[in-house]
Amino acid sequence: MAIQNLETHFQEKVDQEIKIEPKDWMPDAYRQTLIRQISQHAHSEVVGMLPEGNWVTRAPSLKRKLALLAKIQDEAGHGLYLYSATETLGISRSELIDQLHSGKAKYSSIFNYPTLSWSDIGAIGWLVDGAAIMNQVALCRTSYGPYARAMVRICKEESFHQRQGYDILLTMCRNSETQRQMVQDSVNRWWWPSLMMFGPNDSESPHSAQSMKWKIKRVSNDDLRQRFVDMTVPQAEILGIKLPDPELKWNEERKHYDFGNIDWDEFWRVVNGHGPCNKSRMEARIKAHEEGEWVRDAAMAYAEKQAERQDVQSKIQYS
Ligand code: BYC
Repeated sequence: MAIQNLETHFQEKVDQEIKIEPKDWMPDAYRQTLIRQISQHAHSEVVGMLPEGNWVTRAPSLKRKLALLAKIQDEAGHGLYLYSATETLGISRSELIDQLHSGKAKYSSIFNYPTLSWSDIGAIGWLVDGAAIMNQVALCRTSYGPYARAMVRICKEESFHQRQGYDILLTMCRNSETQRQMVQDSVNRWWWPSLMMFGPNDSESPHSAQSMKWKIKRVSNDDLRQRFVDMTVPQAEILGIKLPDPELKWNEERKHYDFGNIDWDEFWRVVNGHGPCNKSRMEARIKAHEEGEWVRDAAMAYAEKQAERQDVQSKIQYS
């Protein structure tokens, strides 16, 4: 089939909501966009474990420690499903990890901010996981089959993460005024970076138009951000916390909350490697990868031995 016909047929399938599967023909730019987006997502899950890992030993009770450990393990699992989904597009795990470590691949800007107090763990669960779910529920309907299926399970786990974060904050806000102030301080620091997670405004987003046409993205950056603000304001009211935006107010005509301008200079500074923790996050990731080499080697040696054993057994069986 001529390339133009292949492209037309591909777009027709996308328009009819037929999932694209790994062995189907796809335009190279579609493949590259998916590799970029899914691997960035995988890297975000893996780097996202670092700010939380910092608080495992200092969680205030056994129950909180267990919940935090489970959340961090879930995130490692999300990274694995997403790396596997990316591998179906013809790129190896080690290439993807090299791209992260060399700074070629991005990961979510949010994980370059420090976790200064226990209430930051609550704020991450409530706001960061809340923003992640808002974006990811839409991705359950993305056009690439392996990505869409991975997202279904990820979203179920993310909603538990958001609940545990909100529960930490609600408990603190009800405990004492000092703890409520800690929560307020965390929310002051995490609110704007959470809004940045959705990416640049639609008019400034170079990939959005094509990704929406291919149904990789189902809802635009700005629409998701607005949905997140609308969902979060009433939750903040229940906590008794003020969101740090003097321009935040209900707009009866639009039936949405209006909110202030995002500091896009800060966003690009952080994305381009100059946030408060970019350097330490990458150092920690590379160190963990290097120190894990013996585990990968041992797993590989074990898998090879198992395969040899199975080979010998099947030869005996059929001889
Ligand atoms: N941080 O044209 P655009 C999580 C980059 S965390 C860094 O709009 P696109 C978790 C973008 O890559 C969430 N970079 O791009 C939660 C592009 O640069 P390149 C991770 C960003 O791809 C708790 C450029 O800006 N979620 O899961 O159409 C604990 C122009 O942007 C960011 C995902 O990754 C950012 N915030 O839309 C643990 C969801 N925003 O590549 C883990 C999947 C934009 O041209 N990803 N950029 O150099 C997406 O939905 C989309 O990729 C985005 C961006 C909405 C993020």
